[in-house]
Amino acid sequence: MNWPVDKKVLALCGGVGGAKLALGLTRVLSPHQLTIVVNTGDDFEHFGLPICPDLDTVTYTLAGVSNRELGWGRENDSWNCLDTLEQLGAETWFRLGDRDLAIHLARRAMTDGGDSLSDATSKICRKLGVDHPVSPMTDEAVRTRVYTDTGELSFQHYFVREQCQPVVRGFHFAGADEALPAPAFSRALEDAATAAIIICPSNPFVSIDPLLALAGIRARLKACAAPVLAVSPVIGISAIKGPTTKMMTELGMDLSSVGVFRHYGDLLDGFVIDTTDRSLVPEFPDPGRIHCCNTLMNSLEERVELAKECLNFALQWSPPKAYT
Ligand code: FO1
Repeated sequence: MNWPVDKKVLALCGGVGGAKLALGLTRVLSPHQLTIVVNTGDDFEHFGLPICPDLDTVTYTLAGVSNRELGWGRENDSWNCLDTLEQLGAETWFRLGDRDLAIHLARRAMTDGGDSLSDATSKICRKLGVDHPVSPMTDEAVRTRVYTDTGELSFQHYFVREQCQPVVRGFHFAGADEALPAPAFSRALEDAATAAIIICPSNPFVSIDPLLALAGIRARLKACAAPVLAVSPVIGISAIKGPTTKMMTELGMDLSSVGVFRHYGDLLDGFVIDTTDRSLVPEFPDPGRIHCCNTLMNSLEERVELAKECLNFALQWSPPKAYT
């Protein structure tokens, strides 16, 4: 495939799944052609440090230093600080590796020095050798709050400290309706050269919805001439991996790829599902918007192939945009 040299792509992503496709896109597009905008709803302050899990997962993945076993943090990290915190009786439910800790300390120093989260993220990416622009969804504090049967929790308290045990009743993305999109996000939305907007295969309810909840973002995505395509994070009836399945079931979410498509509503001009789900195509509200290909990304080659499939899908797409 040859993506037009003067055309650009905006990728929206959360953690692990999104980061895999973002990596594939960086192998096909130049830094000038791709902007990666990342969820910050999972962020929180811990020991006075700004923890940004999805930003760091994307940054580490693009830098080639991510911990693939854990799905978060850095590879080959050590845990001396955490072990000492344990000895001192401090909180250790959120496992911070020594190298990972450095990124939180550096980010704290940068933001204390007046840098925005966008500035700090750009500096960290540059230092880790990541050339493609990675941006938070906003430079303001937007926090996913989880309403549970035992009360309201921050996302990390629910997801890590309580290990997703409480029953989820709902989410709230605190601050989203006042927060402005980060500068790079806004620029990509306004850029006439943007020819594809790709929602990467992250958890739509927890990792993508905070992004879409930012003031005016859904309307601006629909107003873009570029098609908005999403890759389903669900293959077959096997729902979104890991503990989030329980969360979604408690919310009565339909965990099939059809359910994900319906969740995005009228935002999507196209939807990419796995070939094993081809039999589901007639069940979609608009089968013409569905593209089937391999969406499993177990290798770098498969990440690159899925990126090419999405870009070709965008090139072949023609108006009109999804109806409101
Ligand atoms: N997830 C866990 O389940 N346990 C942890 O101890 C943990 C530590 C951690 C440290 C840094 C970081 O960036 C992420 C970390 N995560 C941990 C993952 C994090 O909770 C999730 O990546 C997202 O918030 C959900 O996508």
